Amino acid sequence: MLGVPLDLGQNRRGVDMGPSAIRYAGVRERLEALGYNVCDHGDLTVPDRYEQEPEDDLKHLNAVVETNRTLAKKMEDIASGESIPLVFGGDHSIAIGSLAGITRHYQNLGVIWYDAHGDLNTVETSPSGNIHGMPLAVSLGLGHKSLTGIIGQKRAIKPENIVIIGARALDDAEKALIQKHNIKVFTMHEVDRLGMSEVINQTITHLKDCDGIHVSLDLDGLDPIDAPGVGTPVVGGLSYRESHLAMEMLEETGNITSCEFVEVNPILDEQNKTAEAAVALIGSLFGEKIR
Ligand code: HAR
Ligand code: MN
Ligand code: MN
Repeated sequence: MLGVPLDLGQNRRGVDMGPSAIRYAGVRERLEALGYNVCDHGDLTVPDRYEQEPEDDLKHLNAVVETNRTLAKKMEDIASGESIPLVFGGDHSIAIGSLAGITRHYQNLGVIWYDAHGDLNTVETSPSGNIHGMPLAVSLGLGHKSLTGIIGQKRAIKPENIVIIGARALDDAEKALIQKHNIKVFTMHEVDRLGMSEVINQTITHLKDCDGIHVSLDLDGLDPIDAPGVGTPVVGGLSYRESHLAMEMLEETGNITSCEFVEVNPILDEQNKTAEAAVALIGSLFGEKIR
């Protein structure tokens, strides 16, 4: 386990407390009860918001780059062993560093992007300048040089090795990029038509040639009813039940090699419901069964 309490990839305070909230919700005990030997690497030290100079196009670029470079190195070390790296965010910009590090061990890593958003913006297309809306584009080698430079090669992920699940807030430029690169996306429309069971079956088939699969789960992929503590909630999302089924089916494949749970903001969530949902989903992704 590794926490990355970065909140500089977006504007709202509180997502820096995501790792504590997830730990507080009992993630370690949950994994130990499943028989795992848990190693907690603690939290990365991240630059403080109050020490940042305001920047124009890309908010807090230098601090986000610095954190992700450190994270990439750390992930490269953690992923080299027999362990399954489990990262807690922090905002979704941390996927840049985690994927940069993990892919140093894989030729053909697959990524399941569980999210209301595509996170496929670049500095030219971003409506907000928030880097948490860009990590998937960066992983494809698209975007500001300081960000793509973290990867250390042309790109971390091939477009055919990406599956997005739960999308319902895509910007026009993201839609164009999805079309251009023929990226597999199960929007809420497809989830409703097919059912989550079929969505995951098709996801597994789509990623069958991958030598590892990383699950990048943004809690705003879930409906705000089940996960209210996120900075950019979008109505009409994936349910707690659908998400459990997804995690259980992915676990059954035995092919998940790393994962991250991001955008948990306990400040926006009186009961810590979102972190508890994250921990319950982590339980399922690591093999917890109802019976
Ligand atoms: N697409 C918008 C942008 O780029 C909103 C991104 C929203 N944030 C996330 N990412 N939580 O999944 O600014
Ligand atoms: Mn996201
Ligand atoms: Mn999102």
